[in-house]
Amino acid sequence: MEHTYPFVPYVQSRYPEADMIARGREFFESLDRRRSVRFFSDDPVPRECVELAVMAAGTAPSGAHQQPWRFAVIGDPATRRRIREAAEAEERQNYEGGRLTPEWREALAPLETTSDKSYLEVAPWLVVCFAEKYGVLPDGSRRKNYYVNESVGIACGLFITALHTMGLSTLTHTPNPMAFLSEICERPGNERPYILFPVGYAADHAEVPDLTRKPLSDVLISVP
Ligand code: IYR
Repeated sequence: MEHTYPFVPYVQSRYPEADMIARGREFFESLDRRRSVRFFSDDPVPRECVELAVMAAGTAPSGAHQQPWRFAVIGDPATRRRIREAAEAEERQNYEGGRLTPEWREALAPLETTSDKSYLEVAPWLVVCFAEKYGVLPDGSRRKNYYVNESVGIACGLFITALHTMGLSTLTHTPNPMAFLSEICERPGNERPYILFPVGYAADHAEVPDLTRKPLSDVLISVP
């Protein structure tokens, strides 16, 4: 049989049990310190850190290995301002214009979020993840992509994890509707804005709600 890819041996690291558990615990404890941040420092962050996080994201599994993600990286202050202004215009309609349902407002109230999105201008980098709804072949025809949401969601999770590992903060911002991001980033119609990430150091004065996470007993189901 003809192979598209050669099949090569795969050797996964294997650790003694105690080490496995120690490694898992350490990784969990690090991730458990991650918080979504809305207050950023304007201190510069090397572009290489953003590139490494995008490379980490790109290791995600994807449907039929189609890798249906694109990450637009924006450092230019004028473009960040445009994005802030456009995001706030949408968010004002959400918060002040009644576009959020009362039920949604109630769910959000504990987080005390508002239409002020100044972090979009303060954080030194904005990264917009786009999901490729379908591929476009060189002759212009469409190629179906599979499991786009699952694939891009996993990639974004790895992106967030990589940033946290480097001591950087982010926030999964979805200033719904996000069509303005396609326009500003000049992305084609087969790419849908998925998540807007401000990336930077947390501000010295950053505060986060003192949330708790669901205990394992609420999350893990032991199937007999
Ligand atoms: N996109 C809005 C509203 C918002 C919605 C959810 I769900 C959140 O968890 C947080 C905010 C905003 O960014 O303010």
